[in-house]
Amino acid sequence: MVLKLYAVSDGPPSLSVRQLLHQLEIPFELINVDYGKGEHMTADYAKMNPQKEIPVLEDDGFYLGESNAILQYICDKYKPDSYMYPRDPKSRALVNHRLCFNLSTYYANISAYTMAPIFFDYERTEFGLKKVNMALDVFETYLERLGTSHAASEKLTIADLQLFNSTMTLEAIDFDFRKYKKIHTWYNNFKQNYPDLWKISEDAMKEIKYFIANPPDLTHLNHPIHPARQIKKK
Ligand SMILES: N[C@@H](CCC(=O)N[C@@H](CS)C(=O)NCC(=O)O)C(=O)O
Repeated sequence: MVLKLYAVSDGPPSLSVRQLLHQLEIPFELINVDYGKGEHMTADYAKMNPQKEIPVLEDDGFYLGESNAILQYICDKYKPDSYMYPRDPKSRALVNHRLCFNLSTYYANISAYTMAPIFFDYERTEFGLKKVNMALDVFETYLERLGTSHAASEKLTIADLQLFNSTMTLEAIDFDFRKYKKIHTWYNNFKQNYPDLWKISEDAMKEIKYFIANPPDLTHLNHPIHPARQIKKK
């Protein structure tokens, strides 16, 4: 049975999984989950992923959430010798480290500043900005110390995908990160060297920009965590 990916069109973790499947030329069925309609908040969706988060991978009745786990599983099961997820323990540890860093710090700090205020009633604060700069500073240091062209090796790995899509949300809000020279170079090289992958992110970035210009009213979701921003109808 062909792999099924439940993904949201502008969500960084979903984009990374789509990019991996594309890069490894693994056939899959893309099932669009409409965040604005709350399609991920239903009881049926919770059967696939009790966290009610997107993406989810379905592999012949096996359901997996958490994009890092999905990326690792796809490589391990379908392309075990791929450069995208090296097997040598130290090389793999660096990839795993960057994935953990993205999940715990880089994407966490950046998305709270970039994405959350686009969709919900959050302000961009000085404290939030500090956390973004802290994340950028650490990633800059990792790139500098390792000295490789990519985030965890000289080749593209699954870590680049996640870190790239987090960084893309900074570009979406026109956040100037040029002073982080290594990140800036790595980000632009990714665009140039992997135009197919960039196209996937770029389409998402255009959607995010659309929502910046046309803030959505998500009050109907009754989101259990995020405060809705009510848009006055003209
Ligand atoms: N740690 C998860 C995070 C996924 C995530 O945050 N997805 C967002 C969409 S981009 C989501 O589904 N959020 C649920 C919500 O806001 O209700 C992963 O990496 O897969």
